[in-house]
Amino acid sequence: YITKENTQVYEYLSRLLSRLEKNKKVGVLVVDAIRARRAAMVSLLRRHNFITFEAPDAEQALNIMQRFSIIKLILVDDDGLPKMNAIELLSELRQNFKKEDLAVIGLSNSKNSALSARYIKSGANDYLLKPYHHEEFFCRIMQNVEYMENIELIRRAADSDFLTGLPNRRYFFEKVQASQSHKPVLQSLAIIDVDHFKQINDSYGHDCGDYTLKEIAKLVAEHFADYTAARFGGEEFCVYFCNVEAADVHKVLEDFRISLATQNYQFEQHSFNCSVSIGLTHQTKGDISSMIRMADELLYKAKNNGRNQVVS
Ligand code: GH3
Ligand code: MG
Ligand code: MG
Ligand code: MG
Repeated sequence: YITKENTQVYEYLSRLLSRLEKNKKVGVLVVDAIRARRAAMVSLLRRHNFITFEAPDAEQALNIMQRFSIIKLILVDDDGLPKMNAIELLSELRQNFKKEDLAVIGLSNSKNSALSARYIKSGANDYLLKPYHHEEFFCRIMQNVEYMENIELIRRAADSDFLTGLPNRRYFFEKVQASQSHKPVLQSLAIIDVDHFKQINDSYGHDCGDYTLKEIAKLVAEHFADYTAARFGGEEFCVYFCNVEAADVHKVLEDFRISLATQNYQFEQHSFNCSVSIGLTHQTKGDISSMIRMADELLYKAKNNGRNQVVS
């Protein structure tokens, strides 16, 4: 139980858990009114290296879910749950967590045969009949964890660019539109285009062009980690800044432009330099397509002014 007096413990725990989460550890929350039944499930889960959490009622379960993002699976036994029952807990959970981000498995028994179907209809991913065999307990859990991992793989593939690993144009539009739904006061959009990129392909070959794009993508990821950046297509990248002072946006882009231009690129026996031109627009309202149009016009000016510069 976390109280105000031990927030330091909580902060330590949060750091530890986020490290475990990055290492693909999965947290499982066991919701059951009976302590001995919770202990039985927890011991099975620990045997398979899950990080376990326990709640004796729905209210505490919801509380724990707000705090620990490492939890990807909930096991809930409706039998004896005080105040809020498992079905009510499920509908509460589903307001914040989708089936593909949080699997819920309801425990039921043959005395209440309608419960299994009600679990599923109310948004559970699966159910488990008691008494369960240890093997089945584990299989059900693994199947649901694998289902979520597969969705995550598909999501990542759909959102990223195959060559560079950066977010792709589709993801970029989604992200910007999501930011815009919060009515930002200031938005900036930059289009970054590699200068004379065709010459790199023509002089050193297409593989060298690909290598250069990957190197540039690394710089994009590094410099714009706090913003929304993507490979827009071909040798173009774009960055969206939401509620960032224009002067700060300029600085971030200038730093990027300079570090890219001063880097030396080596591919096989070739050694060369590279630069980018950037069109940057600041807008208070403006939808995404009008921002892109504007940034594109400014990019055109940057090219005509001699390249390797930011024009806003
Ligand atoms: P500018 O300074 O005016 O932008 O000149 P540029 O040569 O960069 O412009 P242009 O649009 O003529 O050329 C872009 C080139 O980028 C053409 C295309 O073959 C190349 N390109 C686009 N996508 C890829 C890719 O994934 N890999 C490689 N190697 N080349 C690519
Ligand atoms: Mg181009
Ligand atoms: Mg061009
Ligand atoms: Mg170009």
